[in-house]
Amino acid sequence: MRIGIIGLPLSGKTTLFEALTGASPADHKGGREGPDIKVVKVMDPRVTRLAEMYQPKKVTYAEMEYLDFAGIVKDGQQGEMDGSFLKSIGKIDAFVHVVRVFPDSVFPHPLGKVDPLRDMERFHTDLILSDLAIIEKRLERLRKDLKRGLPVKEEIALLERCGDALEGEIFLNQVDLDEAARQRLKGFDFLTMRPMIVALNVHEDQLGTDEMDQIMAKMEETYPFLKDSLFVVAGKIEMEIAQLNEEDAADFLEDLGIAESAMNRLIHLCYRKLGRISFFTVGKDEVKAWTIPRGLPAAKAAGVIHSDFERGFIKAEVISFDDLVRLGGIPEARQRGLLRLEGKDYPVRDGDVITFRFNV
Ligand SMILES: Nc1nc2c(ncn2[C@@H]2O[C@H](COP(=O)(O)OP(=O)(O)OP(=O)(O)O)[C@@H](O)[C@H]2O)c(=O)[nH]1
Ligand SMILES: [Mg+2]
Repeated sequence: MRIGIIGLPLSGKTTLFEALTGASPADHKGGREGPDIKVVKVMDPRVTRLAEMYQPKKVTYAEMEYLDFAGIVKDGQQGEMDGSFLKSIGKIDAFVHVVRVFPDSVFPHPLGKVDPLRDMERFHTDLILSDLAIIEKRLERLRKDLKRGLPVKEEIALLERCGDALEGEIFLNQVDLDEAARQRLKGFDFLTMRPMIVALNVHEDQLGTDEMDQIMAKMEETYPFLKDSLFVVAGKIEMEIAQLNEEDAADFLEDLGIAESAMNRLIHLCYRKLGRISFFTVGKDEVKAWTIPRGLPAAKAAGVIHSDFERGFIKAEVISFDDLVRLGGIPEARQRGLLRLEGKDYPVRDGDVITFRFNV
């Protein structure tokens, strides 16, 4: 998964990037000359357990790729999107929008007072305006085509509908669209079409305070569609913790009353929000985690490994991770009748360990 970290200047994007990736400031440019990119392993304990069982030559965890962008400045105006930004975000699966909640006298907020709701609104307006500009440009073109008798009526209607939604401050990912419309809109790469996670970047002293409760309540009231996407994070201290070894990090987090690191929490949130799951392949050569959309049919999941697997798909031999660990191996599972044979339409479940049988 590729996750783009965006937001107003000095909201703590680079700090969060460091918290999420363990990158230290010396490793990167802070997003100044194009986005900084770092790939991190998804340290799924199930993969570690399977590796213990199989002692393979190679262990491959899933990966998350994070991109840290600079706060965007255009025409002296802070926080606006521009063309180069749009180009560089081409293939991003989701945004993490960092909103500043922490006070800081050394680096004052570029808009003066710290006001997360104002920042949210401002940023959303930027996203909406960027999408509207694309729509208007395209509509201009299409209306000319219409005059020349080209069959563009449907696209015009669709784009006008999208434009109306945006004018009403509704994100395109909230508009009820059928599959055909979705496909048609894909090429435009609209910003408000992508999944968005909002990271409320706080000082650790703000965690669990009435102030935070109020901010959260207000956010949920104003942006009901972001209810499952709010992520409270003490960016700076998590960045420091991400530099520690595992044991010290765990102690530190416990002292702060933080149950799990931002690194792990965000991974879980991204999987959930984007509807992704993991299945595993095991063997003496390699134990590997694969990330797929929830409910993907077995033949398509096979295709993620290799197109031959999909083309020549015969069946999938499936066992859940829990059963495999309990029984100690696939032959044991087969003996006990717990190795399931599934056909091409079987919706793969999170934690399935799969051996594909195929013939090409
Ligand atoms: N107290 C506190 N300070 C923070 C936190 N996050 C970031 N800062 C500070 O805020 C300043 C800006 O942080 P950055 O992470 O560089 O912000 P940015 O959004 O990447 O900034 P630009 O790339 O310039 O847009 C730095 O001095 C950070 O140390 C936080 O959670 N708490
Ligand atoms: Mg930065």
